Formats: sequence, structure tokens, C-alpha cells
Amino acid sequence: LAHKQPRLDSSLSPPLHVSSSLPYPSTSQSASRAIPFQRPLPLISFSYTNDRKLEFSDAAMRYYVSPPLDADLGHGYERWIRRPEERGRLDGLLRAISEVRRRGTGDPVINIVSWRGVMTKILTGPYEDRDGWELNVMAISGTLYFEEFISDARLQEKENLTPHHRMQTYYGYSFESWCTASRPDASSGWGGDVDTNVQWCSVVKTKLGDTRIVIGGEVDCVRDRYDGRNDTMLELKTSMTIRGDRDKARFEKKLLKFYFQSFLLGVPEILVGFRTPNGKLKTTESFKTLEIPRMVRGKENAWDPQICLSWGERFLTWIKSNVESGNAAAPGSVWRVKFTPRVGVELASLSEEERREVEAGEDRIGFLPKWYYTEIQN
Ligand code: 0WD
Ligand code: CA
Repeated sequence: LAHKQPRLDSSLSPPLHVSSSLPYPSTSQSASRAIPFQRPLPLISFSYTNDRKLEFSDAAMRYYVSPPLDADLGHGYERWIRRPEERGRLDGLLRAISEVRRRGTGDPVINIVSWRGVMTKILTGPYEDRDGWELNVMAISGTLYFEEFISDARLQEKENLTPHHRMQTYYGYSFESWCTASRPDASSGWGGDVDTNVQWCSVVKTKLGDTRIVIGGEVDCVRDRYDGRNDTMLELKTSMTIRGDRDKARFEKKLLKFYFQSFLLGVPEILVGFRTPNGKLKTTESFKTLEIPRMVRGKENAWDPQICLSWGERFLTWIKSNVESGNAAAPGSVWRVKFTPRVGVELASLSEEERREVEAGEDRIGFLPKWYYTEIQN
């Protein structure tokens, strides 16, 4: 496998004063040993309302209804209520963990707390050849907390998408609206104007190897009913219609991210809406999450989930041992992990100045809200 020079991404922060690094895994051979991943068990769900208030209810949960074919995915674009881009703070997830603890329905041991999107990025690292990412990491009483670190420059970039790119993002949200309703027996049609403040989230516990992980993520809808389990949950995606072998290979590569995103929350089904470049919905196809790896096996852009899981386990144990031994010298440190495609990951502790940047003048210890920090000390 040729290791090309990585693309220099100016929106990522300058080089770290590295205290440890982990080289990129090889994807050219099969994983040496299979790392078990425990079936995710939902702990709690919550909703963000249109004024971005978090409540422990399923008010924002939606039901699947089949979309009208030829639906216009540009419909309602001018009425889109767009949540401003923000840093991937853990606050909502921490409130959910606190609520689970209050109810006494959780596990006493948690090794890792993370949003699902971050875990997806970590696990798909071995096959990522374009986009780098950075995390802030803290370790308190044996639990590691991950949040994505988004630099000011990157936040600006995300806020100032080109009109074309913004429309493509909207197609995805619009597809969700064409596919969902607030009642299970609703008829097919537009499900209401898009408001990206509103989200329904599920929090699960799972285990990768010996590492117990609590993961929170957004769930698009359920089929027919929801009784606290994840077996009726559905992930909605859009993708360009497939016209030839190249498109097909590109789609199969994309399935890696679709797969892990849903796998991590235990969402069993992914419904893909295939669209034209101009946002007309042509067909839909349902994929059973657990069957996706077998579909791509042996193909041109084949990927092997075991490579990702075994990389993930190495990554997590590497962070844990470095952060914990570093913390012994400097308790309460904030750490930064930087992933460079085709190179590997680096870890460093933050300077006082970088730490203040993370705290952003808010009521925080590092990136954790003070109330949470206080709560776990007791
Ligand atoms: O993980 C992250 N990088 C971030 C997460 C950055 C900023 C915020 N968050 C929040 C999310 O808004 C949500 O409240 O974390 C929570 C959980 O997100 P997740 O499930 O971990 O996120 P991910 O798996 O990356 O994305 C799930 C969905 C997306 O669906 P598609 O089908 O496109 O993967 O969350 C939505 C999006 O619909 N989403 C967003 N919506 C508005 N603004 C954003 C955003 N910045 N990021 C993800
Ligand atoms: Ca989706």
C-alpha cells in the first residue's frame, strides 16, 4: 500500500508537541484477531425541542412513512430553520448520563463517553484517506471523555458552505421530512419544514473488547413503534443514483461510514434515498446494517469491519494508557488527539492557553461543564 503525502489541512491546528504517536494501521491484510463488540443496549432517549431545550421525552421522535417517489428534495429550502454550527460539546450526553445515574438504571463502570459521530470517525480511520480530525480528551476517575475539537477556522468553514454544498446538505434533511411524520399512521407526504434544532437522541452502552463505552447519537425515526429498544430504529440517508461501476464502487466505500454509524447505536436498518444531482428522489433501498459488510466483501473498494474494530481497540487502549500515566504527573489535564489520514494519530497535553480556549470562558473544567464535574466527584 503506497503511503501518499497527506493533504495539508489548514483548518486543523498547528503540529502538536507530541508525547506519543500511534502509526496508521495496514488495511492490506486481515485483522490479526477479532475484537468483540457488544450489542448496544439503549439506556435512555431524549429530545431537543425547537428552542434547543433538552428534555427527557420522545417529543422529537418521528415515525417512518414511505416517501413519494419523484419527491423534490429542494422543497422548503427557503424555510429551513438552520441550527448554527457549534462545537461538539458533550453537555447533552452528560445530562443524559446524569439522569440515568439518578434513575439508578446504569452501570457503575464507564470507560469512555462519546458522541456517536466521534466514534464513527475513530473506527473508520483505517480507510479514511482525506479528512483529518482532532479530539479533546479528559480522564476523570477512570472514565475518558472525548469531544471533537473544531478550530475557529474549521467552524467558519462549516458555517460558510458554498450554496451548492449547502443545498446538498439540505437534500438529506428534506429526505428525512419526506420520510417521517409525528404519527405512525400518517399518509405519505411532506412531514413538515426542516428545523435542525430538533433532534431525537438515543444513548446506549456497549463494549469494545474490554472497554465499556457509553455513546449518544441522533436517530432519524422508528418503524411503527418504539418501546425503548433500538430494534425498530431507522437511519435515513441520501446518495446520488448509481449509473455505473465507478458510482457503485464509490457507494460501497461510503457504506463503511453508514455501517459504523448505525452499528454503534445498534440501529438495524438504513434506508437510502437515491437522488439525481438536482435533488429529485428516484428510488429507495433498505439495507440491513449487519448485512452490509458481507455485501462489500471481495469488491473493489472492499473494507473489513474487523480491521476497524481492532484499530479502534488499539486506539482506545493507547489513549487510555498515555492519558492516565500523563495525568498522574499533571492531574486534570486536557489532551488533544490529532488524526492524520495515511499517517496515524498523535497525542499531546494542552498548554494553559489552549486549555483556556477549550473552556471558552464558560463554567467548565476543561471541556466538561462544572456541574457535571462536581457531580462525579461525589
Ligand atoms: O459529532 C459531531 N461531530 C457533532 C455532534 C458536532 C456538533 C454537534 N453534534 C451533536 C449533534 O447535533 C447531536 O446533537 O451531537 C449529537 C449527536 O450527534 P451524532 O449522532 O453523534 O452525529 P453524527 O453521527 O455525526 O450525525 C448524525 C446526524 C446527521 O445525520 P447524517 O445522516 O447526515 O449522518 O446528526 C445530524 C445529521 O442529520 N448532524 C447535524 N445536524 C445539524 N448540525 C450536525 C450539525 N452540525 N452534525 C450532525
Ligand atoms: Ca440521517
